[in-house]
Amino acid sequence: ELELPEIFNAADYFVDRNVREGRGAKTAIRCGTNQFSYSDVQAGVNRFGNSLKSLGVRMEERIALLMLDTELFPQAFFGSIKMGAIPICLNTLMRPKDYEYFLNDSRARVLVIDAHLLPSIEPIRKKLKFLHHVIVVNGDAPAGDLQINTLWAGQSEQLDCAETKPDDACFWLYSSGSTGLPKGTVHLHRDMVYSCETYGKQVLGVKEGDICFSAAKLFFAYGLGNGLYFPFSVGATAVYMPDRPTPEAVFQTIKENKPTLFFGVPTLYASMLEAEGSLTGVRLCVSAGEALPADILKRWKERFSVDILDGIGSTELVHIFISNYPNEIHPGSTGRLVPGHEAKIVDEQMEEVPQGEVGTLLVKSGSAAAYYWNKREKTQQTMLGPWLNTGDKFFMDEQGLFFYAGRTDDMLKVGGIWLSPIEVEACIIAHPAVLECAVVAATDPENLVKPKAYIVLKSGHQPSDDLANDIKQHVKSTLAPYKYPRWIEFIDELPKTATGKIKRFKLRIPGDD
Ligand code: 3SK
Repeated sequence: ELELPEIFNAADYFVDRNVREGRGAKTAIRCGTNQFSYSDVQAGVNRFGNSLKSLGVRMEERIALLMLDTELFPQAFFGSIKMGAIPICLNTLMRPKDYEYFLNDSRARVLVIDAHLLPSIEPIRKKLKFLHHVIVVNGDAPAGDLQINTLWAGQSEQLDCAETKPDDACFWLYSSGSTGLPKGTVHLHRDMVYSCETYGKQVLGVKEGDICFSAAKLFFAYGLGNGLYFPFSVGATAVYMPDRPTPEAVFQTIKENKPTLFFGVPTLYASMLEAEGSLTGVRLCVSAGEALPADILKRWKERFSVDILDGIGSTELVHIFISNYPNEIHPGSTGRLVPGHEAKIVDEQMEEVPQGEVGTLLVKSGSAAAYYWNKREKTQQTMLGPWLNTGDKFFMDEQGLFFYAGRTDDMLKVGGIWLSPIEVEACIIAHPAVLECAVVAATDPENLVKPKAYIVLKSGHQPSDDLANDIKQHVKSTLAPYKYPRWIEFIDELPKTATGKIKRFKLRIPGDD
């Protein structure tokens, strides 16, 4: 159990404490050629919080953040938290109709938006029922909106924390599944601290001297920990790159900033392996978002002599809860439970399955979200007392290692036997011509379910029947033959979420939006 004082505000813990403990002059953020110390960040947090107060914002009101990764993100995030409001980190890659939903569902009173993203809200402005103010950062504000530099020009750099408690709502993230509307996931002031004390300190071993660079963006639960609250929990430095994380841009940022910890997703690791670049200074890489195929891990280690720590987290649990450990890496396995977490693998009746069998993973954690906003039924289905239903299928071997078997709704039943798409994908990806792939269920002329693979080839390889047959043969000779893909379709790109997860449901129902 985490011992926190009765009155506790996460902004005090992650920002003010660094200044109080003598790290005011330490670089908190590097963004392009600019650097910001912990004292600079604290001043920005306070000015931002005071700006919200000047607009009449009160405790518990929601502040939507549609922001790129720049130094203003932590200032708006912790500035809102410090004055008792609740920031909601929105995915910057969505469409106007999605923002209409997020802003009306949350009833956010203020939207803080990067000027580059203004076109995404123009078509829906008149449909926003609860929004009172739009604050524009990193560029000019259209008439009627507020420009951050003007808004906070006269604001004080002093601000007392709102009298919040560890169990008060602190921030939200929207969690989306393959069905239904995204769910506003309500996290408490204690949750980020719990994740730092467990995964951050005991698995990553994050220290004051670390420089953290996350290619996964801050709006994503994974990026928020990597690039904000893990480094800030120990007074380390975060590197921000507002651009799209292409392999070239990522290698360039690594070259310029020499991070010690690098965080990516499997797709990025696969494409970085195809590009030129080096990892000077990086002591450890981390992967989440999708299971990391063993072959990518092997090639990465061979080329860079740096490990990738694969793990799995969720928006609901705020960060990673099962992970490989720096001195204990098991390629192809998600690893072991992170300290401070308990797990059980259950069948459809919620009974624990025998060791080695695939079932649904339930997790108990001190960082689990309290509930979904305005979604009683989804809350009841997911938050089962102290247990949280992750919706992920896993099995555990005799050593206590966990193996990912896909999302509950991605599993295929072939000839009456459950088959995990992950196992077949990991095998296909080891073929020298394959960059990425996704396996889904398809039906043969007898209406029987069989695996089908969608494959993206590495540059220099052309789709052909011979290549498809070669890949099928490769799977047949590696796995049990019933698992080989009966059909192969070569495509240019896999459908993915903004955070790099393959949308297998899009491939199962082509054309469905
Ligand atoms: O997708 C993941 O594995 C993940 C990791 C950390 C935090 C959040 C998420 C969704």
